[in-house]
Amino acid sequence: MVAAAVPHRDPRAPRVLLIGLIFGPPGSGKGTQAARVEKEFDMSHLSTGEILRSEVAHGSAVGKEAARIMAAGDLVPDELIDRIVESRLGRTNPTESVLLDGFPRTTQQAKALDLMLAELGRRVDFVVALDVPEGLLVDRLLHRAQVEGRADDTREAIMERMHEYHARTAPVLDHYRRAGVPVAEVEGVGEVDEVFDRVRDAIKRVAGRI
Ligand code: B4P
Repeated sequence: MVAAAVPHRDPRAPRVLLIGLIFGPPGSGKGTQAARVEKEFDMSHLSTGEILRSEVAHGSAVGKEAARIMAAGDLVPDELIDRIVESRLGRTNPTESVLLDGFPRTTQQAKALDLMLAELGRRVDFVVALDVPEGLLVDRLLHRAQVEGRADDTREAIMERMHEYHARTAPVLDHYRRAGVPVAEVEGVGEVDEVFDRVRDAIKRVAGRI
């Protein structure tokens, strides 16, 4: 017998459909917080980092191309990432809220996303940007290296990822600010639950305005 799916929320509750981004430097807790946001707000979580790691694990053509780039701490080419996201977004239900984690990471990716969403009649509704001092980010990633052994958590790759973040990813926030998208900067330091309380409040504030 197939067990009935347990709904996350009251289906009679008014539903606000959202496209949200969780944004921040490497190790700021995007993936950690996204898992909680996904449950709390009934959103589909789409993490480009997770998709790429799964492609690497399966040894696919995309994975073979991405593995060396990721291990060096560099960003995977925009065209490759845009194709992955476009195909995943095309498969999402138009009545689904979506949380993008780790994408867009360049202004080019942000522009490509705007076009993809416009074709679906949607737009980015909010950005939650996690703010964590760099020293703490490095400590977290070096700790994760011991626990999970991720190929891109070496000290050298971490430094390259920080460099890429400042040079190519941080400007994405201005892209959204200029477009009038609400950007909530949230302090990402503290216990995971404590950070989540701030993230949840920020999303509720934004959703309340839509
Ligand atoms: P991602 O998978 O996005 O990884 P990340 O930035 O390292 O981590 P995240 O911020 O999600 O941190 P996490 O919650 O895990 O990207 C990996 C790589 O994929 C990129 O470097 C790039 O090569 C490639 N890539 C992905 N997307 C791309 C794109 N769009 N374009 C091009 N290339 C792309 O947290 C980190 C650690 O901190 C964990 O160990 C966690 O347990 C801990 N932590 C979290 N919150 C904490 C808290 N509050 N206190 C203490 N520790 C905490």
